[in-house]
Amino acid sequence: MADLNDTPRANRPHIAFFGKTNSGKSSTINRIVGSDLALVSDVPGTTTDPVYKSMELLPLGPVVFIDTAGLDDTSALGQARIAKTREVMDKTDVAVMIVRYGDSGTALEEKYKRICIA
Ligand SMILES: Nc1nc2c(ncn2[C@@H]2O[C@H](COP(=O)(O)OP(=O)(O)OP(=O)(O)O)[C@@H](O)[C@H]2O)c(=O)[nH]1
Ligand SMILES: [Mg+2]
Repeated sequence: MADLNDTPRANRPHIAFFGKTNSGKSSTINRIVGSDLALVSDVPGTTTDPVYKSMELLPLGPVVFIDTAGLDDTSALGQARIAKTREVMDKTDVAVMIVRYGDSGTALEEKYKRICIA
């Protein structure tokens, strides 16, 4: 019988974290996986490319967690980063939208919620 670690990434449920820059996506995923997987800072746009982490999530089994770049990235490469995040959305089974505490403007999250559910 194959070891759980042998499960190819594509066969694992994809659990991805989305949201604005600086909302706490990387901090959240680090807490869940229990390591400093993703770089955390107070500079908006710290995460530039998707970060993948395969692990076992009991009782579900083998999964892959994905950290993504912020959906409101307005830097020079912002549109390219958002396009990468959209590619992740297309292969995501469980989308977790992270909203910073006290952020009352949720139009962007509402927009992507509809895209994720569609
Ligand atoms: N007070 C507080 N600060 C937090 C929390 N989560 C994250 N932070 C801080 O918020 C800042 C941004 O956190 P990140 O996890 O890098 O946010 P991100 O969404 O990955 O940001 P980008 O990669 O830029 O899109 C950092 O300074 C964190 O220390 C939280 O729950 N409470
Ligand atoms: Mg980040």
